[in-house]
Amino acid sequence: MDNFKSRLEKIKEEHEALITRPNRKTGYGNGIYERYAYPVLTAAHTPLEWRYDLNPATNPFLMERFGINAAFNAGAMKFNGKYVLAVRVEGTDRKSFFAIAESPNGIDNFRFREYPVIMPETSDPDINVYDMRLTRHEDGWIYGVFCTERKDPSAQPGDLSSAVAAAGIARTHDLVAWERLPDLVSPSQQRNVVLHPEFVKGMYALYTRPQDGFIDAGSGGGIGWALVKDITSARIEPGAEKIINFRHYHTIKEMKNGEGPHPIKTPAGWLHMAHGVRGCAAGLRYVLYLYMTALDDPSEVIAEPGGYFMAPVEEERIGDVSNVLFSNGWIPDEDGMVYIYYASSDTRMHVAISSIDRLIDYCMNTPSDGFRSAASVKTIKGIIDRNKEYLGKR
Ligand code: M1P
Repeated sequence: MDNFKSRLEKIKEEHEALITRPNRKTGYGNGIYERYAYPVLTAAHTPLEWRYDLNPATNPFLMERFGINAAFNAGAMKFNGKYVLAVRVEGTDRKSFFAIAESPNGIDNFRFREYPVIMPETSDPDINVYDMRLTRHEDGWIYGVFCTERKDPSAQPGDLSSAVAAAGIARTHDLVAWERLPDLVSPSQQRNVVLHPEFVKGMYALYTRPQDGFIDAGSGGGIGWALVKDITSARIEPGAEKIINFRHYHTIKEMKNGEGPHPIKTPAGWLHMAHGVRGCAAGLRYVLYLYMTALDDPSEVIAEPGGYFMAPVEEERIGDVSNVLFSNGWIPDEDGMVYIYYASSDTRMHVAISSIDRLIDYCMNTPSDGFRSAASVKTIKGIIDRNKEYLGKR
């Protein structure tokens, strides 16, 4: 009993110290953004009350009764003055669910709410839900669009892996009570579906990611775009989806890509963050990239810097699914700062900060991908030549 009490005290102290640990910027950055030293959320940040039975009579060894494996891929928004993340929490049983965590400053002190999100199911229950994008839409609702995964009904006997991915849609006013709407009906499987915050031509606009199978984007050429009349019975008719951001041979998004959070409206256009995937000997490598689209037509790309914006470094490289950065949440603040929430290796959440001005500059002035080694050398030579007068060599 004494052991129970003293260990519980220690566990509580350790947990509180982790949650309240002040975060700090690392290094001087690359001018585009600054990373922070510590993850903002990990499995260990989840409340002790979720994991432990705190009754010494029924849990004399003070064991975890429900294990949490990871906290990652969070949607984000500012809500009631707080920086709020809708986190993908994954149990040791591999099932993900959503939970809201909030912070007063966006960089540390993220604390989970008392209960995970109680997400209603449709008549066809989800087996797994993940990667929620939050959109405060001009219709007055806050939407959560996420991936819902179910076993493939046409899988051969003995095939216990084949699955079908679709976009689940729910809405709320308070991030507590959620109304589940029917899943998006689409000609193909879908993941990484994101709701644009404004009506376009009087309709709801979706960024999509058509894919041939559960994993393989295949003939789905990249990030798609589709307009939907009624979000309460969202349907994309065959042929009604167009690709707006294409995959390309020998680039960071050769194999797959997917929209991140919904784009941010800026004076220069809509600012988008996405992930790009390529294959290598170590498996798939997921990095983040930015692009911009026209203010009057969010489906028309007007700028796309070459290469990645962020890629995994140091601890970020390793986790349950190593070599992955993934982001489905960022928060543009009133003062022009942008809080970029990203997950590393399907394990933990981080923050980096930048500003609208810097991200626009990055998009507009970073050379685009030249698609050939010689084009890269030509670009670097141009930079060196123009730098000469500033290095006193002319
Ligand atoms: O494991 C990396 C990511 O893989 C999927 O993303 P995509 O559909 O673009 O391949 C998702 O399962 C995502 O959650 C995960 O982080």
